[in-house]
Amino acid sequence: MKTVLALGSNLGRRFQTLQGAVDALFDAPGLTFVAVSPVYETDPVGGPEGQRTYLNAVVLAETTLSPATLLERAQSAEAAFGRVREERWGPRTLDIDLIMVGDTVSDDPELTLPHPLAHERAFVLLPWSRIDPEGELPGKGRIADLLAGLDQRGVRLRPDLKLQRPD
Ligand code: A4P
Ligand code: MG
Repeated sequence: MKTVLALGSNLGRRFQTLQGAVDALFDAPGLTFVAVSPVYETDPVGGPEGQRTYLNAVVLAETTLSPATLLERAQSAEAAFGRVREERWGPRTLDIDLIMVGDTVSDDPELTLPHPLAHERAFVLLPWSRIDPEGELPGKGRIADLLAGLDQRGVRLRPDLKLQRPD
């Protein structure tokens, strides 16, 4: 199955954290790397005032794992980078969201698929569009069409930061 994961960091060594997350995600069988997007510096959406900007990127992969197992993989990568869960939408060293897993549709709060806010988040759709221009969010439509309706001013390319494929 095709899967799309979104990475975000707004605390600590943000770029190093994103690269560590890419490496950690592919450290075990069941997930095969396809592409990683450029890095974007993005204004925080929601959460407390005065948060630092995020670095965001998107990873495209193929997987044989169940969505639940993929979520565990993502959460152990978060844990490896010292993610401390305090405030919803608050600052975090690393957040990994499952944006889609094949055509899975689920409204389970433990794992909602596709991600319930992805279709309205330029910090997800813009990086995704760069590595998967024909991509579609199941049930929501083509990412290019979704992006056309969004304000993208808070999402700025960082051409100086390039994530490497997993080691
Ligand atoms: N969960 C349910 N569905 C999913 C899914 N598709 N992917 C559950 C990942 N997790 C999912 O997540 C809380 C619970 O969501 C998990 O236990 C999982 O079972 P969390 O990561 O602990 O909490 P959170 O991330 O603080 O909250 P939430 O509601 O997931 O927030 P989001 O949607 O992750 O948004 N602004 C910018 N510019 N860039 C960002 O990256 N990120 C957020 C976080 C807010 N603002 C941002 C950014
Ligand atoms: Mg999250």
